[in-house]
Amino acid sequence: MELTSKIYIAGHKGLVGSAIKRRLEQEGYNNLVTRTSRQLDLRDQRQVVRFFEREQPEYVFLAAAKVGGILANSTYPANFIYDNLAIQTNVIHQAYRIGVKKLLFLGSSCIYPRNATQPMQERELLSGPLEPTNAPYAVAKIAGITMCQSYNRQHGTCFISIMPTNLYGPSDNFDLESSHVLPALIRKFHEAGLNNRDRIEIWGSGKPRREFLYVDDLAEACLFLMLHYNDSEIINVGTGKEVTILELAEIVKTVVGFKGKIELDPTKPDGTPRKLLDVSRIRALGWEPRYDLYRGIEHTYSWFKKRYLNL
Ligand code: GFB
Repeated sequence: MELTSKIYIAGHKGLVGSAIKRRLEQEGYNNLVTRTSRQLDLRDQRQVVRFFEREQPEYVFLAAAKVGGILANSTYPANFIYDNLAIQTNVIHQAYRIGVKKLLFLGSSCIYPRNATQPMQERELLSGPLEPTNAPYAVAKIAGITMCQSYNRQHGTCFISIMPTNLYGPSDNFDLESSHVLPALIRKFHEAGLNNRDRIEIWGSGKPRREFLYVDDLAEACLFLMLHYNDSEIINVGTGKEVTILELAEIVKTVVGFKGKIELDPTKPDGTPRKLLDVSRIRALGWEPRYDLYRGIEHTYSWFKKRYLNL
């Protein structure tokens, strides 16, 4: 991929796509193509056909997706499976049709079975039943992986699939109903402080363990893999470290400076008990993350105060 190559970032307004765009711009890539979802509805096959025929991108980062936290996934399972299947089917197929040189598809760590051996190696894919709270999303992502592998096999394309762990950072969704846990906690602690509240509630038992990767680290990994990885085999991207949700809440509390108590709301679901990626393969290729959790949360909290609250 040259600095002048025509690169389409699908989903450039989202958490992942915006970080990939920042990273490519920093590195001097100067021929980026983007469209907002208003300009181009990736679920609409005809619009996607026209867009690819007109723009003829050489490289594609497929970061457009319907994403959300545990509650959004369980409340809108039809949206999660339909939107993701439609978006990725259209983009992957048109990328093949116009002869895109390489495409990077973003999966998720929730493609692995609920009771997968931890840390989860890439070979755990399809080795057991999925976590029910996000199975429709996971099934769509697994279909995307299988599509990339099938097109590589039948058509000789170079479509790679990477599996990031739970992500966070600037441009995340901070809506309390639909967001993931980390942005939700930042917002809850911040607002509790403003309103002089002496406690906040977190969902579930506080015991599930999660791994969190700062999105700028993911963007760096995406560029690294786009340049150096050509295998059909999926590859994990994470930190290899996990915390309990309660430990996470304590860190966010410290960063935000909240002085009150943390309470649990056991009526809300826990989801999968553990979701830690085995990151030996990407490490062996020479990539590792730069941000530790505390620093990543500090950066995200300052973005939230500067940008999100002024939107
Ligand atoms: O981040 P999260 O929504 O999704 O929740 P998953 C992680 C854990 O944090 C769950 C708890 O055990 C939640 O019960 N939690 C505590 C909270 N307080 C809160 C809160 O205020 N908001 C939220 N959202 N959670 C998602 C999948 O699973 O992971 C997606 O649903 C996606 O498909 C994503 O793959 C990476 O980690 O459980």
